[in-house]
Amino acid sequence: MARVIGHVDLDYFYAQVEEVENPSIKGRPVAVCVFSGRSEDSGVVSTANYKAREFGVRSGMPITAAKKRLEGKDPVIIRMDIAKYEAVSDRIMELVRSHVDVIEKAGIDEAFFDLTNSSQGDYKSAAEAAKGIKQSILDEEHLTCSVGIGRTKVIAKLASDTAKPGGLLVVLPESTGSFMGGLDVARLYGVGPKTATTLGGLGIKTVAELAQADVALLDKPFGKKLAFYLHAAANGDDDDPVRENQNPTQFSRIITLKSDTTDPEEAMSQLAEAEEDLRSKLASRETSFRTVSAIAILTDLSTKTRSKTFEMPIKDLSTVRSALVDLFSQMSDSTDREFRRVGIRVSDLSTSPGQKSLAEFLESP
Ligand code: TTP
Ligand code: CA
Repeated sequence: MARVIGHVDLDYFYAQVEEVENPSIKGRPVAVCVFSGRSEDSGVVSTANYKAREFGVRSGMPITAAKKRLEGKDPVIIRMDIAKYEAVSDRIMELVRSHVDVIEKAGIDEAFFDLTNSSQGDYKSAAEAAKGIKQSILDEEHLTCSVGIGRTKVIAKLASDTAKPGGLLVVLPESTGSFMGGLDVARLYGVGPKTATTLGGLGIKTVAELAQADVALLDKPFGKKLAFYLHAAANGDDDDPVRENQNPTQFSRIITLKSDTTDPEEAMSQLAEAEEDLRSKLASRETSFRTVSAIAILTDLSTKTRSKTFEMPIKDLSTVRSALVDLFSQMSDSTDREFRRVGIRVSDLSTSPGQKSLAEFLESP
C-alpha cells in the first residue's frame, strides 16, 4: 500500500494569531518583533503578515529597517509573545491529532502526519481528511494553514510550501516526478544554503538533476548517509517515518472567558473542562508534573504567567486546584486590568508508571 504522508504549516503564524486576537488590525501591515531592549527599536522581526511582506518586510530583518519600509503605511508593530503562540500551537497539534493516525510536531507551527491506515492508501480519502483538518483549524482557531500530501515527508513538505498560503496540494504517487523534478534543490527538506551551494558546484541545480546523479559522486562531499538521503529524497523515495514526539516538555490549555473578569474562582470554574482535558491527558500517558502555571491574557492582550513548583511529582491535576486559584489571585492583585483569556500549563514532566500522586504520598504512612 502506498504511504500517505501529510504536512501542515500555519500561514504567517505569529502575526495571524495577533490578527485573530485583534481583528481590527487586519488589512494593515503587521510585524511581530523581538525587542532586545538595548535601545528603543533594537531587535528583529520575527514574522510579518503578507501585507507587510508586500513592502519587503521579512523574518530576521532589524526592526528599524522594517519600520522604514512601512513608513506611512499605517503599520502595526507587535511585541512577540511566545507563551501565547505556544498555547495556540498546542491546541492546533491536538486538533490535528484527532484527524490522523500519527503526528510529529516539526516546529511551533508545523507538523507531519500519517494517514496511511485511516485512508487505506487512498489519496482521495486522504484529501478529504486534509480538508477536514483545514476546516477544523479554521472553525476552532480562526487560522488558515497550508497542507501538502504525498508519499514521503519530503514530498508532503514541498507540497504544503507550494500550496501556501491557505491551499491544499495532493501529489499522487504517480505524479511525484513531474511535481518535484523542476524544483530547485534548495527547496528540498534538509537542504540548507551550504548543501545547495555544494550541489551547485557539482552541476546539480534541480531536483531532477539530483535524482539522476550518481550516488558515488555525492559520497565524497556529503558522506554516505547524507548522500543516500539526498538521492532518495530527490527520487521521492526517502522512507523516514512520521514519529510521535516522545517527550513533550509541557502541556497547556487556554480558553477565552465568557466575559472579562478579575475573579480567580470564576476563572477556575470556566477552566473546568480544560482542566479535565489536561487531567485525562496526563493520566493516559502516566505523566506527572512538578510545575503548574496559571496563564492570563489581559484585556490589553498582554500575557501574564505565575508558576508554582512542587517538591514531589504530581499525578492528579485536581490536587493542585487551590494552588492555581492562589496563582490567579496573585495575578489579579498585581494588575488593574481584567482577564480576557485564562489557561493552565503543567511542565517539568516525568513519566514513570507506579509513581504516587501527591494525595497518595500524603496519605501513605
Ligand atoms: P514560518 O513557518 O517559517 O513562517 P510564517 O508562519 O510566519 O510564514 P509562512 O506563511 O511563510 O509559513 O515560521 C513560523 C513562525 O516561527 C513564525 O510565525 C515566526 C517564527 N519565526 C521566527 O521567530 N524567526 C524566523 O526567522 C522565522 C523564519 C520564523
Ligand atoms: Ca508557517
